[in-house]
Amino acid sequence: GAAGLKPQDMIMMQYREQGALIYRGFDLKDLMNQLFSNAGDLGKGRQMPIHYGSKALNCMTVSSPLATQIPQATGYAYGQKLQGTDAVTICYFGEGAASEGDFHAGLNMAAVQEAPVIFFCRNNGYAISTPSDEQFKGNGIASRGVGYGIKTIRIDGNDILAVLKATQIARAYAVKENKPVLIEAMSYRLGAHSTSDDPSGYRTKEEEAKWQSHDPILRMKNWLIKQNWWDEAQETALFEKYREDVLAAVKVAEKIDKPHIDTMITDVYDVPSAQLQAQLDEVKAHVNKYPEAYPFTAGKF
Ligand SMILES: Cc1ncc(C[n+]2csc(CCOP(=O)(O)OP(=O)(O)O)c2C)c(N)n1
Repeated sequence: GAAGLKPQDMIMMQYREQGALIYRGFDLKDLMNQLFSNAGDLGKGRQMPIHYGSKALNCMTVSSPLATQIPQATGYAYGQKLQGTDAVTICYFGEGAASEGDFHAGLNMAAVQEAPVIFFCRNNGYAISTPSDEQFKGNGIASRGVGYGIKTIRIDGNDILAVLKATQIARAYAVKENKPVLIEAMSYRLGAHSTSDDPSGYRTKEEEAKWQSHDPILRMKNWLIKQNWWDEAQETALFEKYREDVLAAVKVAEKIDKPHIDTMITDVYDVPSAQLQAQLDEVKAHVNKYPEAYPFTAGKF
């Protein structure tokens, strides 16, 4: 989807948008620094892993509470419209997040205020262990867009070229008409929700196998091979290169120091309050008293 946008467009992510980030220029080093919460992390180690963000790349930092980015995207896009810039906001979210009240508030506000925002729902069938048929009884998420008076399109989210085309068309419409668009991309979450999730508790191997053949990356690979633009040997070599790049980036990032302890209280107030300063002093005294319990911090301030 990000390939259908322009660099000045704001990207508001849920947490499955690494592809969009990397497309914008967020590299392996940036990703690893965030995952290791080290001094190179743009978020200064204050966020949970995978909560990436980059001001320079117009990618708003991921927020844990589901769907908060939806009304924020409406507001951001409304601001873009007022400024008269050639820019839109894209807002990614899952069908599970669409059960939050924020979804309804955000879409209605965008329709009424005519904000140039692309709501990109990636309907992958599950919200952790909850299948979408236990989440809603209506016709997916697309029918809700129609209900709010928003131009809506449902696409095969596992067809990479369809995703690109739909996003390009949505962007052109949002810019020209200054109105929102809803894209519902139908897909399936092939992997576990997270490393702490075990899908065998709520779905069958047969169901997973059925969707495996619709894997969008596999489909793209097959299509490229059919065009004679790619072959299995290149695929294997590229995959191996990516694997090595990732492992090398892990080795670098894990050795970088954690952010300095003083940065814990900066960036909220112009000058940290006396109360925050007192708390920081207390934490430092505690770390000094039990250095073995704080191997990343003790002796570093
Ligand atoms: C307000 C809120 N409720 C619950 C959670 C816990 N939670 C994190 S991810 C998730 C599932 C979201 O599913 P979906 O939006 O479909 O996205 P997917 O993970 O499938 O991409 C839940 C329930 C949360 N982060 N925030």
